[in-house]
Amino acid sequence: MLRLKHELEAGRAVLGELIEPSATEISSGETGVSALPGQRIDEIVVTFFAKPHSYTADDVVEISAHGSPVVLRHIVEQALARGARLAEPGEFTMRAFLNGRIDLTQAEAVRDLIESQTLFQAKVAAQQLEGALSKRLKPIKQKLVELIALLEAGIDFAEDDVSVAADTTILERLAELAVPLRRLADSFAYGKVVHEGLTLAIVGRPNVGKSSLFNRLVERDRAIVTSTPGTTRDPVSETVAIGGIPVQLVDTAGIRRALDEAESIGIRKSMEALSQADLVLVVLDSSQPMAVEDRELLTQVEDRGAGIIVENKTDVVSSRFELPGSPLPRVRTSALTGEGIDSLRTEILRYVGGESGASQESGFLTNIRHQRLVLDSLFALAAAKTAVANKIPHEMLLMDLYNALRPLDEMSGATTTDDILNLIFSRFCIGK
Ligand SMILES: Nc1nc2c(ncn2[C@@H]2O[C@H](COP(=O)(O)OP(=O)(O)O)[C@@H](O)[C@H]2O)c(=O)[nH]1
Ligand SMILES: [Mg+2]
Repeated sequence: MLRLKHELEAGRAVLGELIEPSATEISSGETGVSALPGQRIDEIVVTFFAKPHSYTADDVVEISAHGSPVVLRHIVEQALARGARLAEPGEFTMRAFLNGRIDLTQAEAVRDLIESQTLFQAKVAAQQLEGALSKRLKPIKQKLVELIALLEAGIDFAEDDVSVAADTTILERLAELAVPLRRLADSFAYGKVVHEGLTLAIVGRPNVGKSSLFNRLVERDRAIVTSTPGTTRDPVSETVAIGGIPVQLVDTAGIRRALDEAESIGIRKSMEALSQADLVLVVLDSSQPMAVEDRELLTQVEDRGAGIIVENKTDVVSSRFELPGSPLPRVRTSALTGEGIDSLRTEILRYVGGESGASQESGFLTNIRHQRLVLDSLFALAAAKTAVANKIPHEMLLMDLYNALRPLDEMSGATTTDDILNLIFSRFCIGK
């Protein structure tokens, strides 16, 4: 039972007490005030959010206690005994959506926010929650609806002297729609990495300093470093945040002709890690001439792409090391002194696009469902373009345009027939 110091009032937190249910209350099944209150269990704060100014846009009462699971369970049980029911998973956000307070992209952002592993991910989700993606979509949808309205008017009222748009105008307007949509679709590559993080495998010959680099990036001694080649056998993995992006680092066994069975299993696992990673660091020992294994590994990573060459041990002076030309970016490091480690982090971040345009813009795609929808829309726009080129009647062209609109609606909420009609009537003053 709760006893409050004041009446509940919208938007105000009220101090109160949680009281043990009295014997009479339990036996008679009565609710509310009991004549003989039991002992105080906890001090609580109760806040009343009157609709529509609450998370769900319904009336909401929040009860805050000191956080002991026993006390919290007791409060929930008491509420259930008085007729409340437990919320379904995601129900609060679903209610907010059904009550029109947030759109679908925002609802999904709530989930992302809850699941975020780094502050940067949380920030991105929060931007989405504020409607960053919807804001980016809005002008695109607006233009598309305008084009639909123009063509609809042309068809419905052709005899009433409303001029139908010229093909060149339509093509221009289609291009204006496709450009920002394409950019949005492209932002997914970066968005996906922000959302899901990436796996980075550290590969190279034994003793080049893979484990030392791994420890540097993890910022603690996680992997064993020895001067005996072939020490690391099982891949060691750890997740760190680089530029706010969760990066799963995998330190692997050195790749060479194995000396025993355990090592050869380790090397097979290294090759697996290499093929599964999103990005590969090929570590070379710059204090030594390149070995055959180095060249083989380099070629392999160049063929698959997504690699960075790390010339390690730059603290040791040597003139015998010569790197052949390679399309892969390269970074010089010393895992011993720490030199070049920051450049390596920057290079990793550059690879995922964190240094380029995508990350500067808010409202990028982080979700594969959105990516599909944007691509569907682009596909329909391309079909519309072909339709114009082939002089297909506008009725058919309109079908393509509606096909382009539908996926965008699915992302952020529907455009109604009324929206289109309103535009037709506001722009053309038909039927005045
Ligand atoms: N001088 C120097 N020695 C290094 C550097 N990085 C690693 N080492 C040494 O090289 C040996 C092998 O290092 P380790 O990280 O175990 O190499 P891994 O076999 O590739 O994992 C160890 O004795 C390290 O101390 C570096 O940048 N400079
Ligand atoms: Mg090692």
